[in-house]
Amino acid sequence: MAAKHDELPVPIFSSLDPVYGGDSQREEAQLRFDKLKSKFLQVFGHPPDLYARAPGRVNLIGEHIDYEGYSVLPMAIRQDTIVAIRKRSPSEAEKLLRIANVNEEKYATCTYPADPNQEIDLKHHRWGHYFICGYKGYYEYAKTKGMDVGVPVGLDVMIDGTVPTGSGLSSSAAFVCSATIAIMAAFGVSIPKKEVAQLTCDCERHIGTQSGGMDQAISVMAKSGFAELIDFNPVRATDVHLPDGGTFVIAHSLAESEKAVTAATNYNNRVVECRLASIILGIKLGMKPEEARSKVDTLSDVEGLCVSFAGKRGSPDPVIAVKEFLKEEPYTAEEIEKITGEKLTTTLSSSASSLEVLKAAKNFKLHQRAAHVYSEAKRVHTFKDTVVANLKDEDKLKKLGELMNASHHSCSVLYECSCPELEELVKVCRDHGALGARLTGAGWGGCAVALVKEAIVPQFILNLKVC
Ligand code: NG1
Ligand code: MG
Repeated sequence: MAAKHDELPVPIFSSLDPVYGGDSQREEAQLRFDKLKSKFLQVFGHPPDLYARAPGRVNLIGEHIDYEGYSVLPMAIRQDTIVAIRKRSPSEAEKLLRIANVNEEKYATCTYPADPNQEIDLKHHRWGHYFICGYKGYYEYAKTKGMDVGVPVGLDVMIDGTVPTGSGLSSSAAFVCSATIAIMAAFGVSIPKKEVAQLTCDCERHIGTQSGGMDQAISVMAKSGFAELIDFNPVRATDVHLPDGGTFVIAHSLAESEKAVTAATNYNNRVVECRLASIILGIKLGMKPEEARSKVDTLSDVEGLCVSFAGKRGSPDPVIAVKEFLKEEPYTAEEIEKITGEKLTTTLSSSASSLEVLKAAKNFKLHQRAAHVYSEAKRVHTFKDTVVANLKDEDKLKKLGELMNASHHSCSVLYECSCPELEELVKVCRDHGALGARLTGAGWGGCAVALVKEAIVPQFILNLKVC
């Protein structure tokens, strides 16, 4: 029996043939590779040993729920990161990781020691930190597998990325995944895609965001021509063939979202709010406070409790549990501590970035955040069911558009991860005929994705440009 797609090793290449299969983008890609190779030669005095590539992604639906354990539905985009790498010989005295970029004006060369145990300096954010995430990740993986990694050696690295940064299209995961794959290949190691997806998800957290695994999973496991339903614990990808006649158009709001810098008030803040909401729900659904504090991490952990609790009273629907057990007014830290029976600084003490969140937060909107997560998780499944339903493609597209609109509303009103520029862009998309439009990625800036009937796409794009 043939191995399943996500159990195959990640392909490594020494020319671009397997990557861009003879279409119109080939010439552009050839120029890009030529430039990357000659820059590498110019900076390091040798050609690279090999290249690795990983794409960015657009998330079609399922926002801010991956870290709560719920499935999401993204697809890869053409914009990507290519890493050219050369392993230096172990006999060389200078053991450095030298990370250069073809766009040297924007990204000055970063140098780090060839030390797998180095800590990433989060107080001073540098673009090269993302490479170090992959570097540390590779060694952490090797350790868990008991692999013999030998003495650390220097690496020469040149990066060429085309995913716009801070755009919600996951330039960070494209960078971390291509870096990790390049490092593995340089060290002669081959790991199945599923494991690369898991290891890159874990190692990107070294950058300080408590991210879920969507971006790395789709970057590593995407398949041309399909969106993927990504499930977690364990990570898994299922092909989703989208209905004919519709096109997803991605447009940038031009507000940049610097997630690694704003984590304490934006991204990590929401992760912490979800954790606190799940602990309280756990307690209200019958767990002892100390049990809930130690065992409950995510909202998906307590969904099972709603089901077993339903026998005694109430409904198994977690959205109903939120309505019944979490008040709409924001909670103060003291109110939460009264329910959980412990100082928040103790409950969250295992994570330095969660403690940063506590310092920055005035109050916690637990009802709204949990209501978003549970309802968004349901929309992902309705989206997937609609795709395979016995309906005309036109009717499917209409329904998918409605789900995207509902998702955006929830992100904007309940999760509060939109911004004025995105609100305007989403409205403009709908006003110009999109069947649905929503922010994509973490939000607080970046891109919107609109579902548009194929026939009107050129006019739709023209209209967006003049607005
Ligand atoms: P972007 O938009 O790439 O910053 C982030 C997280 C995802 C997911 C989405 C929101 C990272 C690497 N990615 O993506 O895991 O939670 O936000 O759905 O932090
Ligand atoms: Mg990112």
